[in-house]
Amino acid sequence: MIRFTLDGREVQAREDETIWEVAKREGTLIPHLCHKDAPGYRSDGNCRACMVEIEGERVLAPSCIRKPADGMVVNSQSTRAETSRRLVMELLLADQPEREMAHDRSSHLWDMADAQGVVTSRFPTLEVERIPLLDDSHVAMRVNLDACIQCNLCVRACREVQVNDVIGMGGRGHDAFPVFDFDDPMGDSTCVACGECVQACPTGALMPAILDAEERGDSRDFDREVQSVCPFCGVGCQVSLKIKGDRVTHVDGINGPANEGRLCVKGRFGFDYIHHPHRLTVPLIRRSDAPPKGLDVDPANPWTHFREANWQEALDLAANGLARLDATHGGQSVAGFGSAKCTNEEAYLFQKLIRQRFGHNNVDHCTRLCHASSVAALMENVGSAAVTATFNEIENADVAIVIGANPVENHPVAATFFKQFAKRGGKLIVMDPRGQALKRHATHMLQFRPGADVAMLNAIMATIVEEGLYDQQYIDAWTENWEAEKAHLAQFAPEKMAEHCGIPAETLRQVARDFATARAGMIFWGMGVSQHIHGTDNSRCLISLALMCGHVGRPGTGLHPLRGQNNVQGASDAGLIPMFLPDYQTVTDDAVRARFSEIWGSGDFSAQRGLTVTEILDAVHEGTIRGMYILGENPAMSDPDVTHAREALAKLDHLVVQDIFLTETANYADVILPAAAFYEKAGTVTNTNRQVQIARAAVRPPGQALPDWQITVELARRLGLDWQYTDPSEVYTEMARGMRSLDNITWDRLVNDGAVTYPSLSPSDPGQAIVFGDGFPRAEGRARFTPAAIIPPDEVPDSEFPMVMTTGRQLEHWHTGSMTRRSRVLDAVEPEANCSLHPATLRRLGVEAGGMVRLITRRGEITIMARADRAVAEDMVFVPFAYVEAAANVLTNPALDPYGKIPEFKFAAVRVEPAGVMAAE
Ligand SMILES: Nc1nc2c(c(=O)[nH]1)N[C@H]1C(S)=C(S)[C@@H](COP(=O)(O)OP(=O)(O)OC[C@H]3O[C@@H](n4cnc5c(=O)[nH]c(N)nc54)[C@H](O)[C@@H]3O)O[C@H]1N2
Ligand SMILES: Nc1nc2c(c(=O)[nH]1)N[C@H]1C(S)=C(S)[C@@H](COP(=O)(O)OP(=O)(O)OC[C@H]3O[C@@H](n4cnc5c(=O)[nH]c(N)nc54)[C@H](O)[C@@H]3O)O[C@H]1N2
Ligand SMILES: [Mo]
Repeated sequence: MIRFTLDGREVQAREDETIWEVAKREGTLIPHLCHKDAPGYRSDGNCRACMVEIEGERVLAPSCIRKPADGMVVNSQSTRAETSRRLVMELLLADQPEREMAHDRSSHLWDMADAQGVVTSRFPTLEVERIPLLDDSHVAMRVNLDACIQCNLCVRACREVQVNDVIGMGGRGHDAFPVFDFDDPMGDSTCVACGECVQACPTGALMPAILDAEERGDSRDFDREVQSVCPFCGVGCQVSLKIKGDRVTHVDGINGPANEGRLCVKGRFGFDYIHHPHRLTVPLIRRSDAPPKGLDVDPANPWTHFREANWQEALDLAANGLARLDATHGGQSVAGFGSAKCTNEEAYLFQKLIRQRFGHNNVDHCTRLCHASSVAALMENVGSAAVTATFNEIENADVAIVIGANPVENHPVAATFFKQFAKRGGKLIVMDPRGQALKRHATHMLQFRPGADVAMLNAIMATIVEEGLYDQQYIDAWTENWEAEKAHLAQFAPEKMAEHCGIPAETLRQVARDFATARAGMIFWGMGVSQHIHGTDNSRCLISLALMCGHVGRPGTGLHPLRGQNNVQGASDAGLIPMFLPDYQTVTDDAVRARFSEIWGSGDFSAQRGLTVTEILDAVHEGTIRGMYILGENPAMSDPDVTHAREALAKLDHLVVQDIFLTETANYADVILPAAAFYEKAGTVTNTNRQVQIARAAVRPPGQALPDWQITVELARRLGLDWQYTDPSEVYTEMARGMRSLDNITWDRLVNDGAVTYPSLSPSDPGQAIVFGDGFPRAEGRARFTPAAIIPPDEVPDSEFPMVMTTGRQLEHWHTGSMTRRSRVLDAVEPEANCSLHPATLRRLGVEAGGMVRLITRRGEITIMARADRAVAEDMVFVPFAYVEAAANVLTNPALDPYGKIPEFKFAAVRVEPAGVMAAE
């Protein structure tokens, strides 16, 4: 601790604290502009707005970078300091547009001017010819350099916080201004529109376009602010929603445990789907004169097949249809798909409804298409399916593997931490068949053959065994089955596997050494690992790799499957899975079922594991399942071999769909129930880091739409269940009774603290970021090695289908596009269905970049615009699945992994042909 005098008082400072920070802690806000009081921002001391006087020093000191020393006497309120600071403000204001004409009349700059009583400037204004031009080339943000004070915060935001490296300073001295790439207009640059610069800018020189109407705006022109959690991905960024009337006007990132103030383009600019005119506002019932169910009827206007109904009629019809099927064909004839886009409480109620009312476990959700195989491997070998460490732990790692995940596009805020890690000198090892965006930051980029994960990972582990780099002490203390694993790996020498996976043996060895000899290493993985018929084997390898190096349970170590949906961790935890009740307690265990029957005050239900997503749709084809309740899922777009899935939906006697839009799936419904969107309801969600966070209702749902939990309760009551919930907190409290993971995490605590990580060991413990340092929740506390053998993809290319199709995501779009294609900014940035091929492949096909191609697999064909992308291998095509007009899942292979029951979304044999060109004579 350092002791010094600040404004006549004796104060203390930590080694790393600046005078500015100490002053703030002591209740004095020293004016500041280039200094941003937010995590991740380095102070720069360039603007001189925060000068203070230090006794014995000739010149004033910038308090934002100056650290106090023992015995120092600092005066922040001396006349000299105050005069100097006001002078700085006046000089800056001279070059600004007048306040009435300001791009942001409530900017931080004006707040600081007000705080010092500076209203106008005595100095001459900037010569007209030197006022920089405005740049409105970007749909989401405006660049108003006439308001720029050269504080450099946008550069730090872009380069140091988000590590996007787009903004730099161009020009010199007084005419130095931010530039994008090589002086491009912002809209033409490589900017990914995370908006960090907009959030950082203190003057309105960078602003959300919507706030800068007619080049004049006011960022404080809102009525209310509500804090909630972003509804898109599993990172779980905390947001501050600014609301005017009944609309969200704009969004800022706040200091949540995962995001530390950061957001991506979807979180910052993609919120407006909730205000889209397509929102469902009244219950709908299929018209008796509607044509047979099918997407081919009139995709442009599915509304015509439905009529409006009141809630009473729609709920009665929905419930009676399901009850009738139960009465005539038994409970097994009704199945449910719940949602990972809704809250924990909603997921819990959904699985409870199916189990309690229909007596079986045929309830599942999109986790089946996602990390089901990772979950299978983690349950088997670690005894728990959640991450062993938060992604933020990468801060303490010195090596990290990112395999089969593209976080720059799919977990963009997590990716900022990964990029910072690499920038600090951490060794980043990226393994992906596609040259994805993290490649630029990677120490090793292993661009291997798709589907060859087991060969590659076994070769790396074989090296670790052969070169004796494993952690014998850790293995002895905390694992089992090592000898079998070790023996198994002997067949996988890198020299033998090199050809198999397409990576030179020496590279595999180097990667093995880097990972094994590191002090602390982490492994992150995604859909490239899980979505294969050998997805469980892929994950087994990753688990084994971490275990043999002892990279679990310590700071900077861990296994982290990056969870996808905003609440897929929570929905799975809440029991929205056919094999598990809440907290992964198996349905086959009589004692477990008895415990839930007791909590629910009801009888027993089936001891048989239920059917999974794709199995349920197969059972519809077979005629054993005849009715479904689908809440917040869009299987008519997201399932593999979607033609087969759509036929199943069309075949159902009774389909109830609850969504916020009339989706492709809702198009097959008999009854459509209009739900409140995420920002319109309260509840809890659990992110990829095991952080349980509170979401608050910010605006009213449109029309008659209701929160999902309320609709499910209404349905349950009409189905004869005595459910009395009147608030999500009651559901949460019941849920916590059956879930040890929620011990010490009460609803009230979440309301107060915003977030708690599970497990939380006491009512005041913020939760354990790292788990399993002292053993695993399985046999004798030991984790297990499960050897994996090489299994080829289900459908290998042949002469008829010679290329490999892989599917996935893009930054701006969310899965089936229902939300993001209805967001103004997101749709404007990525408006058209597209696939990516290597330029050489396009040349071979005779197709120009931007031209159309036809993709044909054994399931069907689509026509789609082709982009040239060197990141894609020459024998591959990458297709995102967000576009109904060219739906990737018409093509995908439904073959399943035997353990996780996950389909092989990442590999299908495909033929690519030019489209739009007539065949030669
Ligand atoms: N913008 C956006 N973000 C999202 C989503 C979204 O729809 N849009 N969805 C969310 C959800 S639910 C999820 S699950 C996550 C998914 O996030 P990711 O796991 O990042 O998803 P993908 O883009 O499907 O695939 C990841 C990577 O796998 C690679 N890959 C393909 N084949 C193989 C292979 O055989 N082996 C290996 N090792 N890699 C391979 C691909 O090249 C790709 O870079 O994203 C979440 N975030
Ligand atoms: N080809 C291919 N297919 C894939 C994948 C792939 O990589 N390739 N990935 C798979 C993966 S990982 C996943 S997770 C799945 C995702 O598959 P889905 O979960 O089916 O996809 P989403 O588009 O996220 O569907 C969510 C639905 O919820 C609705 N919704 C949003 N908010 C709310 C709300 O508050 N209440 C209600 N009631 N509804 C709401 C949306 O409008 C949308 O219809 O796709 C899988 N399919
Ligand atoms: Mo997912």
